[in-house]
Amino acid sequence: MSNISTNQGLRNIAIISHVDHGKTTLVDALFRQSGMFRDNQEVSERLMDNLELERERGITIAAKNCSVRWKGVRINIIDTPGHADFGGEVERAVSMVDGAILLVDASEGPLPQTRFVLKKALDAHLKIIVVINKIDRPDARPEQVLDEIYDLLIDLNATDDQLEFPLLYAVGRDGIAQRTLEEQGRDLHVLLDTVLQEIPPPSYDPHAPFQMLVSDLGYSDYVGRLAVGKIFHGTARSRDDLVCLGASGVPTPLTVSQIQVYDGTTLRNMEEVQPGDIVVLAGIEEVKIGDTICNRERPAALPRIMVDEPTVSMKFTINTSPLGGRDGTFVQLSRIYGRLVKETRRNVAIQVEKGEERDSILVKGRGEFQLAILIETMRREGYEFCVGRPEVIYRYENERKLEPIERVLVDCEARFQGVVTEKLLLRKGKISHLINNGKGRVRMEFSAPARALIGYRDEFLTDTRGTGIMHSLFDGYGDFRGECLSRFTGSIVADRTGYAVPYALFNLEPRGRLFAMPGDPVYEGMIIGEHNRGEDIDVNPCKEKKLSNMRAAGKDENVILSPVKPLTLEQAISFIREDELVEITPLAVRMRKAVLSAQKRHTLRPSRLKDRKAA
Ligand SMILES: Nc1nc2c(ncn2[C@@H]2O[C@H](COP(=O)(O)OP(=O)(O)OP(=O)(O)O)[C@@H](O)[C@H]2O)c(=O)[nH]1
Ligand SMILES: [Mg+2]
Repeated sequence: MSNISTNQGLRNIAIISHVDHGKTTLVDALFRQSGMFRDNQEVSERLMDNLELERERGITIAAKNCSVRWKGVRINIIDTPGHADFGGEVERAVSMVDGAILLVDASEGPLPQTRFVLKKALDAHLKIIVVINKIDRPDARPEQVLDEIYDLLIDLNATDDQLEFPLLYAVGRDGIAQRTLEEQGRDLHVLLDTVLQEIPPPSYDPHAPFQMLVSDLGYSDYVGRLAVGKIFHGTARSRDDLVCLGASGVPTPLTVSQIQVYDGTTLRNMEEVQPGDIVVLAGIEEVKIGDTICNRERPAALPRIMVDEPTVSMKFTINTSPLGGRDGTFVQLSRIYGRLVKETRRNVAIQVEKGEERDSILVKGRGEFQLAILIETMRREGYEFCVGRPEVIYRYENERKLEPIERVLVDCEARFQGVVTEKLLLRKGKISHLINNGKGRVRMEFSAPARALIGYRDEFLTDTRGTGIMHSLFDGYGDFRGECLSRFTGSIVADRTGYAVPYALFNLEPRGRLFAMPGDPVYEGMIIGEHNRGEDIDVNPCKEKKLSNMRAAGKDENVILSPVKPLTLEQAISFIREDELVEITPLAVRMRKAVLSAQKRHTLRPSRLKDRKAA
C-alpha cells in the first residue's frame, strides 16, 4: 500500500529575491502569457502590489497568492517582498510551496536579502529554479553573477543536488526567458515549462485525513474570517465539520461555510478541494497563523510555522501633545492596543505586549521600516498616537550582553570610501571585505550593530551624494560592542505655544537645520530643528521683530528663508533620541521631547542648564 501520492494537476511555487530584482513584474508577465487577460484588456503594472502603500512606494510589503494555468496545470504562485524588514512574509510563504523561483538581478548579483530568502528556501527543502533577471540592463554581467550564485550556495552549505539547479536568463519586464545567453527568447514558455518539469507536484498520503496548515489570514464582509493555507493531506467539502488546533493544542470545532482556490488574481468557489492545493477556507473566527485545521475524528497538528524572533521594539503611547486629539478618530489606548493586536494576527513577524510603564504598548518587529509601514497604515485608518525611538532587543547569555548585528554591504565611488568607513567605524562597525574593482567604485562589507544603523541610511546617501548603495542583513546576535551615540547633534526645541513666524525662523537658521515652516503651530517641547551642536537649545520660534516708528511693519515679513524639507515619518522615527517622541496623527507628523516642560527637562538633567542660557 503506497503512502505517497502526488497531485499532478498542481504546482506551488514562491518567487523570492532581494528587493527590486523584479518579482512582481515577472508575475505580471506570467499572467499575460498564460492567457489570463483578453488581448486588448488594460492591465495595470505590478498587479499584485495592490495595497495603497505598495503602489505608492513601488515595493511589495505583504506576500500574496495568485495562480496561472499552464498546459492543464494550475500553478499557485506566491509573490513575496524582497525588503529585509518583511522577511517574515517569506517565512510564511515557504510553508505553502514545494519550490521557488530565485530571481537575481543580472547587474547587482546576489545581495544580502538574496542570501536570506535562499537560506529560507533551502532550509524548507524547496526545489530552486534560478533566474538571472534583467539581462537587458546595459551593465548586466550575467556570467559573473552566476559565479556569485554558486559561491552563495556553497557558502550556505547547499547539497550537490541543490547545486545542480535549473538555470534561466530573463527580461521579466518584457516577458522573456531563455536557457542560454546566446539564444533570443520570445516569451516565458520555457520558464512555465521548467516549473512543470522541475518543481515536484505536491505529495500527500492518500490514507491520511484532512490536514491544512494556516499560513495567512484574510477577511470577507460576507463570510467573515478566512484561513489561507496548503492542504497537506485529504480533501474537504463545503459544510464539512472540522476542528482547528491552536498553539495550546485544544481543538475548536468549525463547520466549513465556504472553500475557495486561487484562480488568477481572484478566488473561485469550490464544492470540494484536493490535497496539495492552497485554499481559502471560511467558517472559523478564532484562528491564528500556524494553526492546523483538520479532521474531527483524528486531529493531528502540523509543525507550526517557524519565524525569526523580532530584533527591534518601539514604544507606543497615547498622544499627550497640546495639539493631540484633534485629527484622529481613534485616540484611546485601548483602541490602539486592539488595532495592534489585530496586526499580529496577520503579520507573523510582529509582536505586541503591554509596556512596563502604564499607558504604553511595546511593539516588536524585524526593523524600523516594517514598524514605520505599520504606523503609516494606522495613521491612514484614523489612529493617533506617539512612538518612541526604535530600540534593538538585547539578549543575555550567562551575564554576556548580546545585540543584533547586521552584515552591511556598501557599493560606492572610491572617493567616498574614507567617509563611509569613518562613519561606520564610529558606529562600532568592523570592516571585513574591501574590493576595489579599479574602475572607480569600491565594494566594502562591514559588520555593525543594528542599533547604530538606525538613521544612518540618510546620512550615507548624503555622504555619497546619492550615488552609494547600501544593503544590510540581520546576521545574528553578537557581543555588545559598547555605547555609541545615535545622533551626534542636539534638537532645537520650541519654548512656547504659538505659530512659527518668518522673522524668528530666519534668525534661527544659523543654529542648524529647521523642520518648521512659517505658520506651523508649535508648542513648548516641540522639536523644530536639528541643532549644529551636541546639546539641545530652547528657542522662541514665534518671536516677531519689535516694531519701531522708523520702519514700516510689513518689512519684517520680507526675510528670505532657506527652503525647509520636513522629515518624513521614517526619517522622524530614526531621527529622535531616547528622550524624544514622534507624534503621529492622520494629518501631521511632529517630533517632541518626551517631557514637554523646559523647566522639568532641565531639572531632570542639570547638566543641560547651560543650554537654556544659550537660547
Ligand atoms: N531593466 C529591467 N528592469 C526591470 C525588469 N523587471 C523589472 N524591472 C524594474 O525593476 C523595478 C522593480 O520591479 P518589481 O517587480 O517591483 O521588483 P520586486 O522584486 O517585486 O520588488 P519588491 O517586491 O519590493 O522586492 C521596477 O522599476 C521594474 O520596472 C527587467 O526585466 N529589466
Ligand atoms: Mg514585488
